[in-house]
Amino acid sequence: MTINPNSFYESLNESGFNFFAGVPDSLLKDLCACIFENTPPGHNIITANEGNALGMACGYHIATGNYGVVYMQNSGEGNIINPLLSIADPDVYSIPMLLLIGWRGEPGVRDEPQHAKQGKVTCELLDCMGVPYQVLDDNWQIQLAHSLEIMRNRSCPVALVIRKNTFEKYEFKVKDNGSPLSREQALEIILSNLDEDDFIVSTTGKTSREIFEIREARSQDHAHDFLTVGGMGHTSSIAFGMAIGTKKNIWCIDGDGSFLMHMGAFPIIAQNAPDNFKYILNNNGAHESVGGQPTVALCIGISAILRACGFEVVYEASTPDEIKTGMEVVRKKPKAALVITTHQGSRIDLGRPTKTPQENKTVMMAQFESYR
Ligand SMILES: Cc1ncc(C[n+]2csc(CCOP(=O)(O)OP(=O)(O)O)c2C)c(N)n1
Repeated sequence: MTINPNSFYESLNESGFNFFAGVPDSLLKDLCACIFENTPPGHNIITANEGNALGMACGYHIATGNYGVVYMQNSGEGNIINPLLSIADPDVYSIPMLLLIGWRGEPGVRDEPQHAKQGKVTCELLDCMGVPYQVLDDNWQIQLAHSLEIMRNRSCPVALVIRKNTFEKYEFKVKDNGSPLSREQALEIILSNLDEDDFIVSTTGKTSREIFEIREARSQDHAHDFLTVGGMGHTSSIAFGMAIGTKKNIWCIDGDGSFLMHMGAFPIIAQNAPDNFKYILNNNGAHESVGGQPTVALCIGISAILRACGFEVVYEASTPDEIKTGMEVVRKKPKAALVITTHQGSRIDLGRPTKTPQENKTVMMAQFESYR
């Protein structure tokens, strides 16, 4: 049986849950869409990272006595560990809240390699942190009531772990931001303007999948591309580390959701960036890869932020010619960045990398070695 997102959402509301915060997840995309469309302004916050969402649920509970709901992919468990254990835990402030955790990489269910380890330890991590949890199933109403009871009795965070295909489809209309290019078209242009010995570090989600497929379609190898399949938000740090270790150009191709997730990295990166660190941000104003929920990235001055962090030149582009010119500028100048605006959407038949992360690493390391 699958659960109707509306019914689940209504039950949450009836149970007194009226504040939501989190980072969307492909496995929870229908529920996230339902929450997004039905929750009054200010009561569903799409946060930069899952730890922030947990912090908000703490504050909301203290101010109101009500319980917040924090939604996340299980990769987000990594981001909540510190605020969960050092704030919300019953040994510290003892703050109740409901965690909805999408279970990617569940053992026995086919999934992508970045979810393998996290999928194996999702429940163990909760056990280890002392978070009571249930895996959501047909008895979801009883499970919800039980979660509430534990929260009331023990005043602690409680989790519902959610398997793939648990929720029925919820139609979500993505807002058009009016940009002429799709992310994949922008990536085609970027890849066409790289030198043969340039390297790429690309962000989590469809960006890396599209880059992989463009290389395949062009019969190019993948030895210059690091696909940051997991570790969302750390693409820029990986690229920075690589740039420190080589004289070759390292082009970081980031997404706005990823940029926001660990934006604190940017002042440090910009202040220390070697000349071969080249930053490109693809801003579609959304978590496009996991359902298209908006980020705040089209409402804030990203270029101004990058400049304030220490990027001396920030070039903005939204057309093929502007991307080409922007890349020439970034190639020539140190501490330069290119911010591209694209619209949402991707091919329905978009595949996934057919090489494993370790194969990716091995060919890349051999490539670096050949240049030394
Ligand atoms: C810590 C963590 N939280 C959530 C996810 C799920 N996730 C994968 S891709 C993605 C969206 C990335 O958005 P953005 O960087 O803007 O790229 P876009 O998909 O829009 O191209 C999310 C939320 C994740 N992989 N890791």
